[in-house]
Amino acid sequence: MHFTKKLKQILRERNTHLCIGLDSDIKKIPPFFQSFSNPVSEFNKLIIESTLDLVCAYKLNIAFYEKMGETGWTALKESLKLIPENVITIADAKRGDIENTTELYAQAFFDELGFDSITVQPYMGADSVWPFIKRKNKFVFLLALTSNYSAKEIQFLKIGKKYLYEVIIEKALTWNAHKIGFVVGANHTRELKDIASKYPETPLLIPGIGAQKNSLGKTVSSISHNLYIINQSRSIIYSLPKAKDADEFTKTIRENAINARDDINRAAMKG
Ligand code: OMP
Repeated sequence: MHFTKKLKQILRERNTHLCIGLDSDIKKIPPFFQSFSNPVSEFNKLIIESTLDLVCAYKLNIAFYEKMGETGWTALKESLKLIPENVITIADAKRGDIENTTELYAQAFFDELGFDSITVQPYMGADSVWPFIKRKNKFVFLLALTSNYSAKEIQFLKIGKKYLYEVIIEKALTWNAHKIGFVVGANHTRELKDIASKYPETPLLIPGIGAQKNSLGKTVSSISHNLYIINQSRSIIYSLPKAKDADEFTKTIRENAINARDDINRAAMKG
């Protein structure tokens, strides 16, 4: 199924825009996981199993797995196996290289691991993105406006009358408007409003809610369409760092995910 169709379907069926970010750091997970042969894999398993009906997507930030070498790669594969076909998976890998090399990234994240989508840096232009978007049913979230404090150094540079991020969005949509969406940080509400109203059919991935403390109300009320995914990582997955056992852990994670989902929906209702 085409990515956007799949996104629309899960948003409609589940009424949730919540994406849980599995930024799973072995140093931050509750100590009881350390008795498992692959603690991060078990940590992700309990999170996925206790939140599966509450989310539209899971985003796995590849840095957290790469740094663990083989164990990390195994955790990544085992976690993905637990996520059913109708739920969106995002490889937060922020890749992009010459076409020949990007092809190998596409093989790794799409053909080998089976992710639905990937975050990509736009700097190298069309051919650096092409191997990702030429694959059937796969999708790219291109970094447009990021949530980090240095983002404005580059993304708000002026090119004629436009900002660089605007030029990137316009250009990328000429590469393939059906297979490219954008990452826009929750701190950029004015720009989010503009992007959402100009491109109502373009999915948005929005990080920056929760641990980065941006306003959920302002974020959601600036989006005039329904095609958005709100990521929350640390605020959910580390909500009980001293959990004693699996029961205590999963109960809190689930409660937090329910609250996060409902908060988004309440904010959307208020408009
Ligand atoms: P929390 O701040 O813990 O919710 O995590 C945010 C997640 O979103 C991390 O995986 C970041 O790498 C990612 N992210 C941003 O925080 N800001 C951005 O502008 C872009 C991303 C991203 O591409 O997902």
